[in-house]
Amino acid sequence: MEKIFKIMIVEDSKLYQKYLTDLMIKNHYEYICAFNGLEAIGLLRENKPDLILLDVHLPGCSGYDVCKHVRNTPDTYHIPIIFITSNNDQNDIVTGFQLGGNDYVTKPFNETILESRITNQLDHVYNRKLLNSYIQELESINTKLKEEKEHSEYLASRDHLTGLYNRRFIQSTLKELLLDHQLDQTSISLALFDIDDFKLVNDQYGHPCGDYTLNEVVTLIQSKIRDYDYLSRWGGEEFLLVLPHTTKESALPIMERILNTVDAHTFTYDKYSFKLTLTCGLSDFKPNEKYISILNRIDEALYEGKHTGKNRIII
Ligand code: GH3
Ligand code: MG
Ligand code: MG
Ligand code: MG
Ligand code: MG
Repeated sequence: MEKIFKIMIVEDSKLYQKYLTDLMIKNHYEYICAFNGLEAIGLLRENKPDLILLDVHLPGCSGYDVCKHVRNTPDTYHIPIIFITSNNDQNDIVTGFQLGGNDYVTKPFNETILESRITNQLDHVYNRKLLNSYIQELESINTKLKEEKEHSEYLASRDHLTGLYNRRFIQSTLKELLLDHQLDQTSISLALFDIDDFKLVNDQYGHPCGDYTLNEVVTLIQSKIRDYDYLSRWGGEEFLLVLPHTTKESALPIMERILNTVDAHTFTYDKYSFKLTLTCGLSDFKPNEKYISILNRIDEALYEGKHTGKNRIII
């Protein structure tokens, strides 16, 4: 970080203005000058100096008033102040510190001593800036790490082709839902869909068409389910739908709508146009049932559907 400092000089005496500005130039400090307290307060609205050299006796509002204003303003409260004044009364000096002054120099001042007192204050300023920049850097690293973590968690929960939840994610979600279900005793239904004769799509129209069709089927299913249902890719052309707070009796019409929608749809890809159907195994959780046993049940239902003509729902 560059050591460039801007110093505000608040001084009504032309002579001392000259001494102080010469000192600024000699030490390569940027500076701004105010000749009275009100002008200083006005300039502080647009300029945020690193240090204020503040005379006490000023026309209108005093250096003490300026100091109070600086300390009571959120944007400026941290700016160090060195009082430079001909007041060397003990009480005045104490007042200067009580009001929040950082240092107190009496006129006539020794230039070298003033320089080292200025340097002393600016060292603090520099260290604080450095610390702030480290904190900012840490915060931005932290935000980036958090975003990366969220992104990788997202990727780990998804299926690449369809963007649906993947099998691993839905399995762990299902276990969590099941615990809630056992607590509040509401129903959860599970439906396993398998596209009928999907192999033919790949064989007849090619694998890219198969990929396209899988996504198309997903869109059709998604159009018929609710926001709080979980659709996942269970395997190649199989999808597991989890319907929280739903009995199999109330899930059935939803499954019928899904099968009818797919049945009614004409898939088009390239020069090809074709029809597809789904078979579905549907069930809901029995009290205290392990999730593996309902999975077996819908798998068996699906198998039965495949062997009794496909394009149907077996409960
Ligand atoms: P069934 O009615 O008995 O379910 O017949 P099917 O042809 O759908 O079932 P089968 O298990 O014989 O074939 C499934 C096919 O799904 C074979 C496999 O290549 C295809 N498949 C699985 N995943 C993908 C994929 O990601 N993309 C494409 N294009 N095809 C896939
Ligand atoms: Mg004065
Ligand atoms: Mg299959
Ligand atoms: Mg199939
Ligand atoms: Mg087959």
